[in-house]
Amino acid sequence: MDKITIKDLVVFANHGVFEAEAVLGQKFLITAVLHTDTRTSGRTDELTNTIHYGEVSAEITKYFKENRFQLIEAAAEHLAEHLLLTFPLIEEIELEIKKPWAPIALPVDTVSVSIKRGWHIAFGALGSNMGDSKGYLDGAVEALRAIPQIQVLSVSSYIHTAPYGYLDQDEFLNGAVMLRTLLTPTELLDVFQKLEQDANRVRKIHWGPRTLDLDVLFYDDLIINSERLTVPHVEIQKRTFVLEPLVELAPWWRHPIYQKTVKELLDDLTSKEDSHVLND
Ligand code: A4P
Ligand code: MG
Repeated sequence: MDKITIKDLVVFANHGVFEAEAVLGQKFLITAVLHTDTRTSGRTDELTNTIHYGEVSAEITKYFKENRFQLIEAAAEHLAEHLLLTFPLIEEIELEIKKPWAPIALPVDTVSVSIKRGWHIAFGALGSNMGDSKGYLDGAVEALRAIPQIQVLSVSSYIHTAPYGYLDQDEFLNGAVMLRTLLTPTELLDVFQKLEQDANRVRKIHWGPRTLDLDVLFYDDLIINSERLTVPHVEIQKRTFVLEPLVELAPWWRHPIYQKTVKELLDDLTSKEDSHVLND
């Protein structure tokens, strides 16, 4: 992607662990690399089509002076998020904060922290088969919309589906959401699990009845296998109640392991199910 670079912006501010740093203040040098698509502004020569680097520099200066952090790690983390939320055209930011006057009583040029943060695309599955299922799904979508680090890009239709796995339970209402998020995959799972708890979900039977189930389906094209999280969700390719809403949202989205689009996975699954019915 194209980038706009602000190099070594000098800001005098009061961050630091030591008392003297907070009282006296010191010089910081901030470099911000803003990843954005400059094609339209390049073609039209219009400032309104791009990120105004003067405004970004002013915002960095203001934020850095108005807030106070002990660690430059925290200053970088918060500043990166603030800029991503304030300037929607920034897709990704690389931020470096240097301290030329770090009080370590040794001759050093600078100490610095560099981070890279940005927006990611994720898909979530929604399911409910207890109580006011539509209310639970709508409530989850509204709660997601209320989180600044999450933008709900689109919501699928809700479909009534027969239970899968554990069969002795009511039919489900299922759907999917497409999100743009600044959260990491585990932070997104934390949000999903908190919403499940808020919906009074009690885990009794694995694959059993629930007021609200929220699963992470995809996160960019990442493949994650950790204790808490498997992404893409392991069952996507086996479930029409997941693939149908996904196909409605983004039929072109490619599964990073199977290397097939969700539309192709759904076609494969329905033809398998059809031949199964014919052979029975
Ligand atoms: N976990 C790992 N990867 C993920 C991920 N990608 N997204 C871990 C969410 N969670 C993930 O889930 C168990 C653990 O999976 C979590 O602690 C998390 O760390 P859970 O929600 O505690 O237990 P569960 O819901 O009983 O199991 P699971 O595997 O989430 O169930 P599913 O796969 O969601 O299946 N039939 C129809 N028609 N429609 C349905 O929506 N849903 C289920 C539940 C069964 N049958 C259904 C439906
Ligand atoms: Mg679940």
